[in-house]
Amino acid sequence: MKRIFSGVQPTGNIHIGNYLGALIQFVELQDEKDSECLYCVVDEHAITVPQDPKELRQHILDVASLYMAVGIDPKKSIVFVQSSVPAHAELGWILNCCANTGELFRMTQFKAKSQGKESVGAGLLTYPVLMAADILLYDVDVVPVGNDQKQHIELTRDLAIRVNSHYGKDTFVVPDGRFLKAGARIMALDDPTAKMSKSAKNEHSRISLLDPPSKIKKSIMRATTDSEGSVRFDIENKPGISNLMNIYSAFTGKTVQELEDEYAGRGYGDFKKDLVEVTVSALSPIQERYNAIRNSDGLIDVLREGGERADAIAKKTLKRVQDRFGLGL
Ligand code: ATP
Ligand code: LTN
Repeated sequence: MKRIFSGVQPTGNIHIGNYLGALIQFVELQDEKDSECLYCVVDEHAITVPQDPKELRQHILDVASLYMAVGIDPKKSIVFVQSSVPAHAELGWILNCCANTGELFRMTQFKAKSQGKESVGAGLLTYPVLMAADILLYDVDVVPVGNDQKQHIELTRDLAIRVNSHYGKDTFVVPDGRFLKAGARIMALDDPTAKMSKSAKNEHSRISLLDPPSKIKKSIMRATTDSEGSVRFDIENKPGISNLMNIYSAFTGKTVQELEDEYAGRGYGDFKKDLVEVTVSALSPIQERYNAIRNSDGLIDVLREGGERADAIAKKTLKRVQDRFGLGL
């Protein structure tokens, strides 16, 4: 049996980068034979930066509904909210005592998010340790994520190996990251050198999963490209069109070579128009399911039940770790 774990922060605006880099994999792995998947709404991660409490509650339910709308089935996978399992924070503390501040200050996400700020919360620094706890708590084999999480997965592995060498080699399972080819790093539409992000100011920099067709069309048609005009994949010299090709490829399964052949001699206008259609038809069934699930009575019960199932697994791991460390009675 292979155990899978991943998480998404309930910070609003889930976009096609999150979908094509991570959520698509969640569904793929759920349907693999001999896999047991846990998909978590990581609300404790969200408060590393200030959140409006009312909005956060809503965003938790939004992400959980999107999980199910993209195809995660709570009968097959455990879907739950991080804060409903106290062991995440408890193991997080233990691992904080095993991590070095130096390795945390080196995390590129920390550097990016703290840049230019006079002071940031300590949680922003220690956040990758909580992520390690999320994963190690469930003896996870595989973590499906986007490329931006590579460094955090490496830290998780380092912490697991470090603890195992001090406290016994079977304290933690050492997990592997799983990254896709086309969707692993979707870039911003208005600046193909930056990652598509939930928090970017320009709403046309991203396509959110719940965007209406008119907004999708606007964002794609005005996406930054180069002046050469030929549909050719070249990340270095043509990052804009290459990013759009990646998106097209991730939605349809067509390779970039196939796309180059199909659009040879045609301009960006044609390509973009088709990409609008591809995107709208991929997102509209998700949006329909989302609306039904988000307004359904059973949503909270599904999450509570998921939380209980996750808690039962997590408690056992936490006890094992506490015993190894000599904590408690
Ligand atoms: P963002 O940077 O978009 O504000 P995030 O990466 O900080 O969001 P999450 O919502 O937790 O936070 O990300 C969920 C998943 O989506 C992670 O596996 C992450 O690697 C993936 N992901 C985020 N942005 C992209 C992207 N632009 N391309 C591919 N995968 C992405
Ligand atoms: N750090 C991730 C979200 C996240 C996660 C996890 C992903 C928190 N815990 C455990 C995979 C496994 C992010 O910001 N994208």
